[in-house]
This record gives sequence, C-alpha cells and structure tokens, in this order.
Amino acid sequence: MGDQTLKDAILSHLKYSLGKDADHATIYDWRVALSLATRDRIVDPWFQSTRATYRAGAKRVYYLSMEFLIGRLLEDAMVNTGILDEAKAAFDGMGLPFDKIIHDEPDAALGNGGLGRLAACFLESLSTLGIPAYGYGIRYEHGLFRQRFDHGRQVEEPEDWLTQEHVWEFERPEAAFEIGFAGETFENGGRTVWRPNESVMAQAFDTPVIGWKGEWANTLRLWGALPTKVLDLGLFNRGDYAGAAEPEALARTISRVLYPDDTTDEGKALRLKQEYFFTAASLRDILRRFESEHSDLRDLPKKVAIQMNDTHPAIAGPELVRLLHDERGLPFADAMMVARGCLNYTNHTLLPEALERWSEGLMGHLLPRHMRLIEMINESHSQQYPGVTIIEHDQVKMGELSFVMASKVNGVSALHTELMKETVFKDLNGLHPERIVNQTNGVTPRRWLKTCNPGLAGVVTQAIGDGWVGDAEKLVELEPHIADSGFLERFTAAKRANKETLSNWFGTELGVKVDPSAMFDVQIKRIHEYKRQHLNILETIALWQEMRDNPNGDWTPRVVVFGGKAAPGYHFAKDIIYLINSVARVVNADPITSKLLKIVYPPNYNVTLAERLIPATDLSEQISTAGKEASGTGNMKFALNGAMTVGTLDGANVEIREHVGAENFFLFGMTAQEVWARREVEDHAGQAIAADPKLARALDSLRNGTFADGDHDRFRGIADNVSGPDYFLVASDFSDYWRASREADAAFRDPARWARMTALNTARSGWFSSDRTIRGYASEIWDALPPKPLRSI
Ligand code: 26M
Repeated sequence: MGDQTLKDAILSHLKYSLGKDADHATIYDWRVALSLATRDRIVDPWFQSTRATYRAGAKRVYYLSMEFLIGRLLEDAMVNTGILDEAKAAFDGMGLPFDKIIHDEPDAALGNGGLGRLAACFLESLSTLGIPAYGYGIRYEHGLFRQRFDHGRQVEEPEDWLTQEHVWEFERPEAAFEIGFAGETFENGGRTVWRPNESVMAQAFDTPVIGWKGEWANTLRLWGALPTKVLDLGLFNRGDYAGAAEPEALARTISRVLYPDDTTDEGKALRLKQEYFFTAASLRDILRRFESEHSDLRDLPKKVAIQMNDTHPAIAGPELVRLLHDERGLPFADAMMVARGCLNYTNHTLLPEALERWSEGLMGHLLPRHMRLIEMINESHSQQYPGVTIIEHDQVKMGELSFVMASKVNGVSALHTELMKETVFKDLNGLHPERIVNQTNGVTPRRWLKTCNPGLAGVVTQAIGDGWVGDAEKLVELEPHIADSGFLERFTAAKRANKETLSNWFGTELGVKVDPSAMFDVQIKRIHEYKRQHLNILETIALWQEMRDNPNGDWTPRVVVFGGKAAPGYHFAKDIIYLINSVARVVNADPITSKLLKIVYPPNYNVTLAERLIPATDLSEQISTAGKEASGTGNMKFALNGAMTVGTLDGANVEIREHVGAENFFLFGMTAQEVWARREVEDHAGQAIAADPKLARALDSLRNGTFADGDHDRFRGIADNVSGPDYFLVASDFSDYWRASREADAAFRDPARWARMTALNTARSGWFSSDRTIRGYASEIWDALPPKPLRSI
C-alpha cells in the first residue's frame, strides 16, 4: 500500500476486492472500493494505538451501551484521515459523481435517539483525545425501523442495513464467548456454580473508530448472537427440519432487532436477554484482556474503567461480582469492592416510566444466580445504609442497583444533575453525597460542523485557521471577526447556500416548494409529549390563522420543518404526527398564505437527515416542558451551526443560553419549579385557553374538521388533552412561546442583527464539544489518560 495514491488504491480494491472492471462498476462498487481504500488508512494507526496502550500498561475505558447511533461512516473517516479532497479529486477526474457515491452508504441506525448518538460522539472524541477505549454493544441485524407516511400516518418498515456487506467491520470468529441463561445453581466445594440450561455464542465484530487527524483509533466491538450448536443432526435425520433449525433461530433472535422505544420500559424477556448477552460478553472480554497482562484481580480498578450508558447494562454489577467471586474465588466483600471500583453509571432520564424495573420472577428465571446476588448486594448495602432498597414490590429497580454498584453516577446537564439529586436519587444521594457528578453532554465538531457543513466550516477556517476542529473552544477567536461586515456576509452566504440546497431537496424529494429566503424553523427529535411537537404545531396553526386574517401584514415568512419517529405503540405521539401532516396538507395548499408559510415533514428522520437539515436551520426548536429533557444534544448541533434557539430553561438549553448570551437566545416558558407549581393550579389549561384567544381558536380548528377532511373526531384526543389534564403544560406555555416566536420573527427581519447573533452562537458553542465532555469523564470519573501525547492536539 505505502506510497500508492488513493486513486490507485481505489482502483485496486475495485479490481481485486470486488472483482469489478472500472467500465462496469456501479455506484455501490465505487463506494465499497473507496471505503476499503479509506479503511486501509485506518488500520495502521489502529494497530499502533493498541500497541501503545499495551506497552504503556495504560488504563482502558469501556463504554457499555445498548445503542451506538453511528450513521454513515465513510465521509467522517475521510475527513478525520485527511483524504477527503484527494478522494473527491480522484472521482472528479474519473468523471464519477462523488456526492452520489458517498450518499450510497446506508445509515447505521443502531440506536433510538440522543443516548445512542451520544455514545457515537463519545467514541470519536475518545479517539481524538487518544484515550484507550472500547465501545461495547450489540450488532443488531435490524436497526431502528424505517418510517414512511401513508396518508399522513406513520407506518413502520423493517430496516435492513446489513443486507449489504458492512465494509467497516472485521469479523472475529476467535473472539467468542458462550453466554448462558436460566437453569439452576448449586454448591460445589464452597463455591456457587450456575449451570444454565440454554446458551448462545456471542461473537465479536470490530469497527475501528478513527480520531481527528488519523493518529489514534479505538474499537467499537459489537456482539452478534450465534447458536452454540448449528444444527440438531438427530432431528434433521428424522426429518424434523424445523425442529432441527430451532436452536439457530432462537439464538439469532437475540441480536435480531433494536427495541424501538426510547422512553417506556416494556419489561420484555427478550430485552433482558439482550442486556445480559452483551454485558456478559463484554465483561468476559475485559477480564480476559486484563488477565493476559496482570495477575492480581484487585488491581482491576487501576486498569479498567467501565461506563454503563443508562441502566441497560446494569446487570454488569452482579455479573462482575459473579465472575470475581463465584468463578475466581475472591471473597464476596472483595469482589464487591473491585466491581464497584470499576463501574460507573450515567443517568439519561428522570421520566418515571423510563426507569427500568425487572420482575423478580423473570430475573430469577433467566438469571437465577444474579437474582440471588442482587439480594445479597441489597442486604449488604442496607446493612451499612438503612433506608434504601433495590428490590421493591417484587421488582428489581435497575437505577438503584446501578447507583449502588457505581463509583460515580453522572447526570448529563447541570440542571438534570441537580434534579437527579432532588428527585429520583434523593435518598441515595443523601447516603452517598460525593457519588453524583455532572458531565454536560457534547457533540463532535468533526461530524457536526466540519463534515456536515463544509461551507460554514470553510468560512470559519478562513477567519481563524483550522485549530478549532481539534479544539472547538478556539471558535471564540471568531468573536473579533463579527465586527467585520465581510466576515458576516460570508457567514450568512454559507447559511443561505445550505438553505438553497435543502430547498431543492424538498422540491425534488418531497414535492414541496419553499422559498430559501424564509426563516427555516426546525424541530427534529423523537416524537414525545414532553418534547411538545404539539405546542409547535398549535403555534403554527395560530400563525397561519393570523396570516390569513391579515395576509398583507408585516410577516416573516417561515418554513416550519419537523422530523422524528414515534415508538410504534405510542398512540398519542402517532396522533401528533398525523396532525402535523394534516395541517401541512391544508396550509401548503392555501393560496392566501403560500408566500408566508410552509410546513415540511420529511419521513424517516435519521443521522443522515440531521446532517442535511441542521446546516440549513435558522431557528432551532428546543421547547420541552422544563425539567423533562435531561440534556438534549441536537440543541448543541444547531447552535454550533449558527442557528438561533427558541427554547425553555430545560436540560442543556440553560447552559447554551449562558454560553451564547441571553441576548442571543429566545427564551420562553416556565421554569421547572414553576411547572411543578402550575400543575397544582386548578384547571390551569382552561385558564390559559380563556386568556389567549389565539390558542382557543387553534384548538377549535382541531375540533371543527379544518384539518381532518370532515372527520371531526380525528384530533379531538390532542385537543382534549391540551384543554384538560395537560400534564406537559402546552396551554400554559403557549402565550409566552408565541411572544418569543414573534421576537424571533422581528430579529430575522433585521439581517445584520440576525447575522451577528447567529455568528455569536457559533463562536460561543465550542464548549459543547464532546472532547470537553470526555475530558471531564476522564479526569473526574475514569482517571484515564492518553498513553502518548498526540502530535495534533
Ligand atoms: C428502555 C427499555 C426498553 C427499550 C428501550 C429503552 C430505552 C432506549 C433508549 C430507553 C431510553 C433510551 O434513550 C433515552 C435517551 O435517549 N435519553 C436522552 O439521552 C440524551 C443523551 O444524554 C439526552 O440528551 C436527552 O435529553 C435524553 O432524552
């Protein structure tokens, strides 16, 4: 390989890896050849990283997560290895469509939303910082479902990213562990032995994750489930072909599909099996690696830091105790100490319906030894610290279990961490006041500015050089340039170009014509009542109604964009989707407002679509009921890309506003404390509706068939909810939201002011880099350092 040009490497892969002649190669062939040539540039730094870690005897970080929402990998890998321009030139030179080749890559949707995308950003930052780390998860055959709209209603279709070969991974047949379930336990020579009666193989698939400037690469190791015995030949020979294939089918269901629910805990047996499957395989791999280098298990916490991404891998606590105590003979108390010394837990939500609980019955059946160990952990904890229990109403509370088994427990924004201390973990925090720490989330500026927004990134680099890519806090160096009208013009022109590209895409892909000079107002995230997409659409309806009353008024034209999926069983969220699409159909066909308002809802929101929408956004909608959104990370991506935010004091919005300045943020709504007080007010929704005729009229339109093609009952559920219980206080926050939105309109009509404010958002968002977040985890939670200083940072 060595001195081979990239173009030669691509052609050679096309010929020798794909067996294709350049004259007959398809877009797919070119994409795979380019990916393999790029991958070749990653393998050497990957090996060197492994060797450097081994030589230094460095501590390793293990990030255990049910989800890694990695999206596409090719463009990001080319950017980080610095070959993007050369690759583009090679394809331009051959007369081949580079963009089309890049966009041929499937989007790996191995996650639901924020939690999974955070894990992906963290892996990239760990590599950028040169911290030895492994991500451990599940190699789902089917990622998050594909969303399609049928007459405005969400329809789910299976996603099948693995039908094409996944070019980034290396299969590791030799790295496999047998994982057991159920069965019984017995005593043997003073030790407890678990004899499972069901088992599957966990086999490793490794994907290298390359950091900025291509100097360091860590590993994402995903486990696929395989049968322990391929075929029951006895059954087969007797002609029972279905029975013979059963072990295989059973085993493969474990890594078959990602659960598509990002809040409600359904308590399904297969989900618990998935959790134990990947956690147990990962821990065995971690111990194997440790034992190949060290002999004293008590040193484990010096060499191993394990991060549990939410409670999904919480079984790591009892499993590690089992491996140390039952299988390796450490006394129980010592095994507990060692396990706790390694483990840490991140909490991502305060919503009670999302806190995982497993029934003792199911846990006792699938994991009998673990159930017993959980009882022992509970007893030993409550002996020392009476007043808290891990087991309640015949259920194991996974949050409490994780807390008790962790050295550090962290929240994901300053507000969320404080609320954790006051609510879900109030009692445990009282007993262990030093355990809860905050690590405000972040996003990688490589993918979320440099790669997805090359136009704006170029403007930034022209002004301050490219040091910001590896050190995003350097973006503050943009501030002096904001006085320069030439800089502001280039900044605005980059945004404008992105809006034109997106407008064309809306036209060709969705058949909606929008004006790129309008304000692009975007809300993209999972559909949830607490995120309040229904507040947004109600305000949009009210705006449309006001515009129709006075079409010659001084309006700021808007394109209101929504993106997001609803969990298949979440009926209220699906009604919100249907409402948005129904309103869009009516509004977009209205000749009176056609120059003033459009509503666009592209289906199948995913990482790739986010990369398209965020660079073209003027106004970012972050409007959750205060106290409910743990952090948000989309909010950071928008600010970084020069969008203004209209938002509540929730999650990381609070810190974004502090960083960019209150005058550069459209704040509205109640605080978390005011939300709690407001819920106690009798008929709070009725009062708010009575006080705001615009809200009353918008709600009426949901009941009078305006958007329902004569079906007057179609949106009654949403209207009644907002008028009645309104737990998420849509009605009570409506008037202030309207006010803030009109302030945004006014600011947008002053282009010089808008340009300044948006440029300040970019300049002051560097703190929200996941590099900063990972440095925080490394020093306050993991005690992990890079084994060698990297040249670039
Ligand atoms: C649980 C049980 C069964 C099936 C699925 C789940 C489950 C899956 C994902 C539950 C929650 C899941 O994710 C929650 C999540 O994404 N939380 C978000 O985390 C982000 C990163 O910290 C925050 O920015 C968001 O505010 C928070 O909502």
